[in-house]
Amino acid sequence: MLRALVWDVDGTLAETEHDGHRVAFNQAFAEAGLGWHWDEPLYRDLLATTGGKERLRVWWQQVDPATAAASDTTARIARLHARKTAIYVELVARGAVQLRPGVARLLQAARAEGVTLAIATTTTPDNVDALLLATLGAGSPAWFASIGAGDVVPAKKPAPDIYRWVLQRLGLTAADCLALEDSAPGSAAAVAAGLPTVVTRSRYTQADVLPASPLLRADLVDLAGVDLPRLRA
Ligand code: XBP
Ligand code: MG
Repeated sequence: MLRALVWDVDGTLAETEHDGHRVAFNQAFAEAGLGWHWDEPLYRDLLATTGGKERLRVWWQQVDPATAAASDTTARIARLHARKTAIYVELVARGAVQLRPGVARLLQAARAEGVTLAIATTTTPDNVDALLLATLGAGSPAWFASIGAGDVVPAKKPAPDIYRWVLQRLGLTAADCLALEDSAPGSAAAVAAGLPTVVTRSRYTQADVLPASPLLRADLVDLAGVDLPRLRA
């Protein structure tokens, strides 16, 4: 029986990448005088690397291998990323991103039916809080029995570690849960952890090659209002 919905954040709860993360990265680059700009096609390619700090390192190695190899690069990435996070949190608080269609209803239906909610994401914990507060209101972070985010596991998606981390905290098996994802690395992580997985492609994941037999949906609207325990049937 379905006991918990385990949500991805970026691209699943909300379309955060284009008007949120990408814009925040670019503003942080401009403030730092770096002369870098990530447009949509470039950012789509860069999303193959999950995690903002990891994405920054891959980019740095591509465009400036000499300074990327310097001993202070990790600290510089951390500073740049901290600024990017602050900009992102501000953007989200100002309403730059909204929940995807069907998400709010599905969350409410799960809560009404006693289905546990959890989050498994590569994004930074501050970003998750900012998104939940801006879109679902004060108190909404407490709707989630476990929030696995960012660096709590060293290996980010497509590794299954973040899903395993969440399952352990929930005290549930993978078969008790349904994962909601939008991307190839995200659904690979959920499937590798053994969770049945609904995938709804997002703006940047239209061409992602998805793992075999996930439950593919156009969006989450058709899941809202359904009999949740039957979802996995
Ligand atoms: C998507 C990501 C994240 C965001 C940026 O995560 O890969 O890295 O692009 O967030 P998910 P940070 O789909 O698992 O939610 O800069 O905070 O890492
Ligand atoms: Mg995602």
